[in-house]
Amino acid sequence: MNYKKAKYLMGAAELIQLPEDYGVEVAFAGRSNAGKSSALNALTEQKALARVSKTPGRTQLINLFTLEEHKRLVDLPGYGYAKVSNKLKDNWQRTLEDYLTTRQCLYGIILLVDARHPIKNFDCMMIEAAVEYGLNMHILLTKADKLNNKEKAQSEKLLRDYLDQLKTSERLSFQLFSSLKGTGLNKLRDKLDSWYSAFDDDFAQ
Ligand SMILES: Nc1nc2c(ncn2[C@@H]2O[C@H](COP(=O)(O)OP(=O)(O)OP(=O)(O)O)[C@@H](O)[C@H]2O)c(=O)[nH]1
Ligand SMILES: [Mg+2]
Repeated sequence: MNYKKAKYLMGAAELIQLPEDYGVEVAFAGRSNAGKSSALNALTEQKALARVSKTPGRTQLINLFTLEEHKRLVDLPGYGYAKVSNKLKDNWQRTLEDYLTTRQCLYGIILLVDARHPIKNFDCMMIEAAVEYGLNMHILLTKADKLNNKEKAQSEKLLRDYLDQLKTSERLSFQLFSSLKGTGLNKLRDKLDSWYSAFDDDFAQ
């Protein structure tokens, strides 16, 4: 897949505004400020495809990008940002949850977690939700450029131990990642390629 071809499609405040539930969507999820929009820009080699926040909590819509016909990338609003009102938080959380649980064409989630503290509450909830709903999930330990080798290994171990005790490793994978340095971009592309081509295989049958 040529990720450079990604084009902004639309921003949806509510699920009803989303395009027809057909094809394959891969959603980038994670705490506010984890680096979702930066990762999308790095992946697509476009500086300003997705907006990168100076202040956390910037991405408030479900932003969709078209790669090819029926193949989309999705930038989800970040969760867990403390400074937004509870009402807004509840709203986002519900929209996010509804999207994750009802969207048929959602094939997989790229979950971004800060490599410096990889298994916070919300992230564990997301991982467990993916397991429960049988979704594919690939976790990016982001901002790896801020860690030395020992810290990177510690971060991977923490996450690996957590995933191991879930005992459902089949659809779960993870890697270190840095949008800033481009670390792990090829691995991410390979994972996405495998997900999008699963749709081609289905379609051919
Ligand atoms: N050092 C470093 N900083 C990063 C990296 N990725 C993102 N950042 C910084 O982290 C901040 C948040 O990045 P965003 O990409 O906007 O994060 P987001 O997850 O989209 O945030 P919300 O839209 O608020 O949920 C920005 O200041 C980025 O420059 C990375 O790989 N390394
Ligand atoms: Mg964002």
